[in-house]
Amino acid sequence: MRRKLVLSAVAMGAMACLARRAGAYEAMAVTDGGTLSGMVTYEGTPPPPTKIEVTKDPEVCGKEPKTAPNLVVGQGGGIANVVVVVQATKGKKLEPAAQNPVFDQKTCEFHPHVLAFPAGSTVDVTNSDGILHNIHTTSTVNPSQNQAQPKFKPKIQLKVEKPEWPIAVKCDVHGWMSAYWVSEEHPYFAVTDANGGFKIADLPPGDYQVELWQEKLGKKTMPASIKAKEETKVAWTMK
Ligand SMILES: [Cu+2]
Repeated sequence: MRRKLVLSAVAMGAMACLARRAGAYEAMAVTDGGTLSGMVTYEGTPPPPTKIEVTKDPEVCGKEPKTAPNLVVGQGGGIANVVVVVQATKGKKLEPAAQNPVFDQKTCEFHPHVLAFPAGSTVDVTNSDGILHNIHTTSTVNPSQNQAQPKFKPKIQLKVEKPEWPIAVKCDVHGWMSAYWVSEEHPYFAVTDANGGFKIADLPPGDYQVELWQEKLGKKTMPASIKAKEETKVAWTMK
């Protein structure tokens, strides 16, 4: 009998865990929120940037080799395009982006290289190049999208309903084109700027685990304590 009780408690615990994974984020009013801000820098000497040969459409894509966007380290060592996600289970309501995030294809590169948005947003995929591109997302939670975007189709709208990240985005016409989308279930996420900086506001006070992800450097989890109406400044590194 006792053994049975213990077993069912374990089963219930496992179920609670699963439910949380499925996105049991609890929305509430946040009146005394704190801010998490800081920098993510490269530890040690960063490797030299990789070069990409332009093998197609040089008149639009450019004739010179391109610098690969897979690891961009600024002058002060700050890493651009690091995804920062606070593992929050409750807080401000998630509002899908009122203005659709724009994801452009220009000189045969995706801009921005990492695009983060609230789940339920519609991404405006634009084509500034006026040549054939193709938007190909390799989603597993959301439906995978694969649409040609010729010159006469300046905008394609793609809705990303469910939280999922990272979603790799490719262009099948130009093999070097790559980007990542981040669709989040709560509003506590950021992508580092060119100097490695980020800022996430209105967090309910408490202790959090914060996930960092960079396509080449992988994932890292860091702790952060948030106090009411205060700014917690962090200096994190990746390598
Ligand atoms: Cu392309």
